[in-house]
Amino acid sequence: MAGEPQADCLFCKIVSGDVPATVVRETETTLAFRDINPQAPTHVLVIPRVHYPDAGTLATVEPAIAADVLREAAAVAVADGTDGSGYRIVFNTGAGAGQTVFHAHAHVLGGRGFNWPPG
Ligand code: DGP
Repeated sequence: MAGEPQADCLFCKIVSGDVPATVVRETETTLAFRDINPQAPTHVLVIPRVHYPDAGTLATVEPAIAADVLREAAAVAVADGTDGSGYRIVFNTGAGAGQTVFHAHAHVLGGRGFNWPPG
C-alpha cells in the first residue's frame, strides 16, 4: 500500500526506532534528526513518517504531508537560529543528483555561507 514502511529502508528504520538518530523535532507526520555526516553547522534531515521514494512523489500522493515537511524544515532553521543569516533546503532527487537514501527527505543546511550554483 502507498506509504507503507519498507523493510530495507534506513529512514523507515529511524521512524520505527530500530536505528537510532538524534531527533530535534517531531510531529504526527514528520521526524527531524541530525545528519550523520554534517555538511554545515546545522545539517538536519526532515522526513515524512510515511515512505515515498522522493519529495516529488510525496508531494503528488500526499501533498499535505509534503507541506508538513517543508514547514518543519523552516522550523528547524528557526530553532537552530540560522533563519536570520539564511539557510538552504535541499531535496536531492535521483542518484545523479546525489540521492543515496530513497525515502523522501529535506536537508536543512545553515550556519555558514553557501555558493550558487551548488556543486
Ligand atoms: P541524500 O544523499 O540526499 O540521499 O541524503 C542522505 C543523507 O542521509 C546523507 O546526508 C547522510 C545521511 N545519513 C545516511 N545514513 C544515516 C544514518 O544512519 N543516520 C543519520 N542521522 N543520517 C544518515
